Amino acid sequence: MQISTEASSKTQQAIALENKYGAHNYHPLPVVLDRGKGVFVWDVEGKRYYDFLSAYSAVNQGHCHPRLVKAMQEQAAEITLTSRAFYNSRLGEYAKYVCDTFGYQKMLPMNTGAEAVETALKMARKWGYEKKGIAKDQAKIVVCEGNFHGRTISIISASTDPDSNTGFGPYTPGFVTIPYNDLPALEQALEDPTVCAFLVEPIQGEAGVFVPDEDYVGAAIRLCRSRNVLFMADEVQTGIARTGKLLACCHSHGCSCTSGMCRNGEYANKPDVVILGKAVSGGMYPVSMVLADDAVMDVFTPGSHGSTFGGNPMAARLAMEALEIVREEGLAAHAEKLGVIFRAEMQKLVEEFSYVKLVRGKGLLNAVVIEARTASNGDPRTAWELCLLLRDNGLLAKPTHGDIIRFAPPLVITEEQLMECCRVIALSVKQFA
Ligand code: IF1
Repeated sequence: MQISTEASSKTQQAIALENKYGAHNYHPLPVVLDRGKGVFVWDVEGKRYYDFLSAYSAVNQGHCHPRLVKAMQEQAAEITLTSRAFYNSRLGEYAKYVCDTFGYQKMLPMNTGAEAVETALKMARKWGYEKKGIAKDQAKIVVCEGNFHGRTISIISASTDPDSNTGFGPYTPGFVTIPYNDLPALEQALEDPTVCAFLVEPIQGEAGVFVPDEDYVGAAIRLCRSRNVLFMADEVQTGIARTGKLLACCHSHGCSCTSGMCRNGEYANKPDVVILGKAVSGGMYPVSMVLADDAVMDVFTPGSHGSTFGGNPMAARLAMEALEIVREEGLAAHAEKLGVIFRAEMQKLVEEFSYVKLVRGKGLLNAVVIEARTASNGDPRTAWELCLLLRDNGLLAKPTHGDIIRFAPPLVITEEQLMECCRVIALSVKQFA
């Protein structure tokens, strides 16, 4: 009893400090994390949880992977930051590694996902003017309803989510919005010759894990190609084995990258531009990038774009190690296999409980939709309350849009652990009645 009082005051204190001195731009689940290892995290009271958020899919390799801890420690003692005013001994090797891995001629290193998306937007516009011949300042970029690409002014200008963009105008012009998973709408939007690019998530994450029709990505790539429009895949959340392939776009052309080597580059219908972030570094450090072939990437000339930290030796060292882990541990194939098992287990809950509406997803990026309602005693019953129950039962997940819970464990989770987690979810769903 005494231990729990003392411990809970630790929790309260940490929460109170964040609340008082930190901006209120998040509404975290009340749990204070202190330590992580593989699929587990521990709170300040020593309680252990399965992590089913994986820092929004950034720790696909598991928390504090020993190889990444070692690489980080070693590199920290050598050199961490040079800026791009000079060459560094890690970036070239890293750039070659990612180009070989994903099948592109060039990469441009940045730090966060939003920065990489911004990079792609700038690249697409410049390509539109210099290579496609669009008149000055007329370039348009087509985006989808329900998209999530980050938090900068330009990116939220392309968002249809009022939570993301309300109060932040004036917005950046030059975006055209069409429904997701709608090829006729895309075809129509591409009739405008001032369109330079189509930016899309191969699976919409923030929107609640919306998996488009099987032929959507492939057909959209072919449509874009036929109209001389760049197809830009935002794989910040879906990339790096999360959905059962190294890239989610690989599902559209049967790439064999479940076996560890991505052959995306060999396919005629690969995306023109791929944007990666999050798990590129296994959660050690913000590392993002844009991949494209020379004809597109060449629009960047010295002085036209950059970042103090982008391409730093620490990032390069970590990202290479993190991507090697994904390959050597076969995480893509593993995510594919475990995803099928997870959805089958969740489907049982859909059949048993009327308030569990559906499960959807690919690989280990999945969502369960809950019917929000009021309990017989008048208490609210939303995805938030279910997440509190899950927390109490030792599993952390985060609700979105009131009625959706995303389940995205680190890809290193074993089948046995996953089955234990399915039992925890089933128990919590029962208690939720
Ligand atoms: C937040 C979700 C995940 C992304 C895609 C770019 C970025 C993201 C497809 C920007 C970021 C995050 C950010 C996080 C919530 C979140 C998220 F809930 F929105 F869907 F991952 F689950 N493209 N996604 O999903 O990357 O600049 O953050 O590095 O709190 O904003 P970033």
